[in-house]
Amino acid sequence: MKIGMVCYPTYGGSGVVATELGINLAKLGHEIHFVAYAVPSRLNEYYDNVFYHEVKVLEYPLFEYPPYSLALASKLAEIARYQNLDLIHAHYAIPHATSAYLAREILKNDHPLKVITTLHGTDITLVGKDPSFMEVTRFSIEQSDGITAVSEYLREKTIEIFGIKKPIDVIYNFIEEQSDQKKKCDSIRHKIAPHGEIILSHLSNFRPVKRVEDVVEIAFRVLQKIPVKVMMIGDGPERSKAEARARELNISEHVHFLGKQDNVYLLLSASDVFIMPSNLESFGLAALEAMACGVPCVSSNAGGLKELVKDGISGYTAEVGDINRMSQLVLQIVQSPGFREKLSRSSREYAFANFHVDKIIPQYLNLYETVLSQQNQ
Ligand code: GMT
Repeated sequence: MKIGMVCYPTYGGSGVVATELGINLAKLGHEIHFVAYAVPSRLNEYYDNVFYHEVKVLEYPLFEYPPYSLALASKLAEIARYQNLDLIHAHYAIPHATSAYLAREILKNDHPLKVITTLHGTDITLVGKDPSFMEVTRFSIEQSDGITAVSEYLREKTIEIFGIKKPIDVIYNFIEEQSDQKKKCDSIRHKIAPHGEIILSHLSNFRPVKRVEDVVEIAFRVLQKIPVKVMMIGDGPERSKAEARARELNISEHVHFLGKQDNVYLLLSASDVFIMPSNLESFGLAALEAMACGVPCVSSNAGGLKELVKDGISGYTAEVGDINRMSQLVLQIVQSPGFREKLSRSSREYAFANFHVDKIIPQYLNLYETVLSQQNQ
């Protein structure tokens, strides 16, 4: 198949999922054309069958708001026509599903094209339902030939908010085996925790929905009982506040803000417990990545996290904002080395048993085939 993969190139889960999906499909022999306004962050090497097309928006004095959605639609139509695409897979509804719809309409008399939209979270729960986007979000989702959501929670929310009548398939996010990073990860562990302290980790885009300050509060409470170090991976609007809170609590020397990092698997592997206190998470890809590294997760029970973080198997959940409970849960895990090891093993097993790339990619392929066969009826 020839597939146009549209995504945000930034340090966020939807772009990561789109990129990993494209790379894995290319390995299976499909031709993948990534379309974005910058190179997707995880597309950092050459792959056979993978192409990248950058969207540029004309700057013009009239345009106070340069119309990216239109430039994207135009680019998609051009690529679909000249690269002979079978379908466009839009990740994140706004504006990708809308631009893909437009491209399909542009080509409708001379090039059959299908559109699949994967809903990731805030395109529904936060941005998409805002009155300024509501109608166009609903329309663009309804117009897609195939719709997927990354969790059961998100599927239900989409139906509840938009009243979508078309079937929405739940296809979970996925992870793959990483080559053995034990040696490199030991050296990181030694640098961060020279005295063999427990390491807690957090990875996100540091937006308000992630509640990064809660991670600092949890670290403070855990530090009252045992020595720990914390790796804060990523960057975003809430970072300064979280750093300031760490200074206020006088724990800065224990909380390392590493900023954006490329090899997150390596860093996560060096930690013992991952913390995700989010206000809302339709899935929580970073938690799954931690679990795949054998790192159990202490998270909030918001949204789709309950489909991923299973109490006593892959970590523990607590109510949003319950930092005392989350601190207790962290302590419960790390204070018993035997239990910590058991939970580390079961987290990894659970992650691979349910979210392994080999289990998930066939679900997307199946959907592509179903949608494309409808075209020929
Ligand atoms: O809105 C965001 O937080 C970013 C968005 C993205 O584009 O990365 O994240 C969403 O998609 C991820 C990948 O499917 C999910 O793992 C995240 O849970 C989801 N974020 C939210 O629902 C807040």
